[in-house]
Amino acid sequence: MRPVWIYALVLSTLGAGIAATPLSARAPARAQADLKDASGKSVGRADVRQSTDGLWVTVRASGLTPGAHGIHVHAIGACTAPDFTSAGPHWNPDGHQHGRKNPNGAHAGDAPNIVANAKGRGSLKVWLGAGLLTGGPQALLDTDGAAVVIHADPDDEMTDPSGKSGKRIVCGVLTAR
Ligand SMILES: [Cu+2]
Repeated sequence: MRPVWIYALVLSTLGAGIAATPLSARAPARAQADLKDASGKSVGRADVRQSTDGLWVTVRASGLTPGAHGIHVHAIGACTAPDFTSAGPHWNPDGHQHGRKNPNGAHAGDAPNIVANAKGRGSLKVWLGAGLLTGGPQALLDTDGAAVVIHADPDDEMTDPSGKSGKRIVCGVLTAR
C-alpha cells in the first residue's frame, strides 16, 4: 500500500490541471448545420470548428446550379422556407460593410463563393477570423443562434450588404456539437 501523500499529490496535480484548463477548451468546439433547400431536402452539411486562431467553416453541398454561389454565416439560427429571410442579415458583430474585397469590410460571416461543378457539387473551407463559437458578447452561437446560407447568384465580395448574391436557396441552422 502506497503512502497517503502520493494520493494527495496525484489529486492535487489533477485539480491543478482542471483549474488550468482554459474556458475555450471546455466550451463546445464544433457546430454543425444540415443544409436544406427550399423544399426541405437535405443538400449538404456545414461544420464550424473552434480553433486557437478562430473559426473555420467547412461546407459540402450538392444540388446547386453549376458555378459560383454566395455563401455566408447569417446572424439568426432560423431557416424558414422558402425564402429563408428568417436567418437575418450576415453575422456582423463588428458593424463592418459587406465583402472581403471591400476596404470597409468585411462581415465576420462573409466567405468566398462556393463553386459548384457540372454535377452541382461544391465544397469550401474558409477561415472566418478570430471569432468565438460560444462565450463572450460577440460569440457566433449567441441567444438567437446562427445559420449558414447559400445564395442563387455569385457574391461580388464588395457590394453592401450582400454582394448582389440574390435569392437564398439553401439554409442550415448551426447547432453546437
Ligand atoms: Cu448570405
